Amino acid sequence: MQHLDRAVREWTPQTLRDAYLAHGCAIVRGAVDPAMLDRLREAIDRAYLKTSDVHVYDAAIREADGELTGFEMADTPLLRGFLDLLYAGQAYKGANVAARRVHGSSEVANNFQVPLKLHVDAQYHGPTFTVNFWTPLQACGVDSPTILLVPVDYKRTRAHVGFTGKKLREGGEFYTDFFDLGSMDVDVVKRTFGDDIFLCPVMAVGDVVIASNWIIHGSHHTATMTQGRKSVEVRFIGTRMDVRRDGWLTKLIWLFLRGKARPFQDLR
Ligand SMILES: O=C(O)CCC(=O)C(=O)O
Ligand SMILES: [Fe+2]
Repeated sequence: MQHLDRAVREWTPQTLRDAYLAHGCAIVRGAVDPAMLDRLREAIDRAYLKTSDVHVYDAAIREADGELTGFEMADTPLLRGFLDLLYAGQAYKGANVAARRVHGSSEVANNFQVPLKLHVDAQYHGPTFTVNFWTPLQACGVDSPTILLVPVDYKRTRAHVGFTGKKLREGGEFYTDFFDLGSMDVDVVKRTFGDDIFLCPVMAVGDVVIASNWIIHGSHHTATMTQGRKSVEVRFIGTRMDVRRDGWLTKLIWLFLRGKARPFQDLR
């Protein structure tokens, strides 16, 4: 998966955006300063002492740290450049920061969650395009659970999960009635996208998975992953359901504006 998983120095905002749109996600190794994540983890641990909720959000992180909320994670030239390009033509802003703790097989501790089943975040957060910078607060993927992704472009995923903008039934929580929930069954995903479609990255502190509210994902947990894992999701939200703006007409206009194509030059 070299094409979607690279070291920070091997990406530019443009190549990152292109890979992200092609695969529905991308991984940036060493994207974030580990010292900042250490400080964030300490604040999150303190904030967890004050709640029985499984999540700790940006407001509680700021209260515990006095300064950081978690959004600072995205303040790097690459990640900001990526967001600016991805959301070209629409406004975007920080939506929320949510810390999560997923338990390993030997520990079911307080406010640790069971590993999450496959879902798309749009089921819970709604359809407006949301970028999720997912990052662990310690190494994970060997001794502790990591994230599991179905790296498929977001429009294909959206079609697969049955989203048309119309409810398929009534009575469900959040936005779940808009989705064909059976489409996110592991066997259905394998049958549709192939047995080896699942991506379960081994992650170091500082590595970031960039996902969206339109990717099928969950937690990856095996019996050998005995330890719990802490991670943080830093979300940015736009104003529309779509971000892709590189249809053939847009491309032609860009080439034209940059002086690389002059389709009308002989029509004077
Ligand atoms: O951390 C996990 O295992 C799952 C995370 C998730 O569902 C998310 O970031 O939206
Ligand atoms: Fe999720």
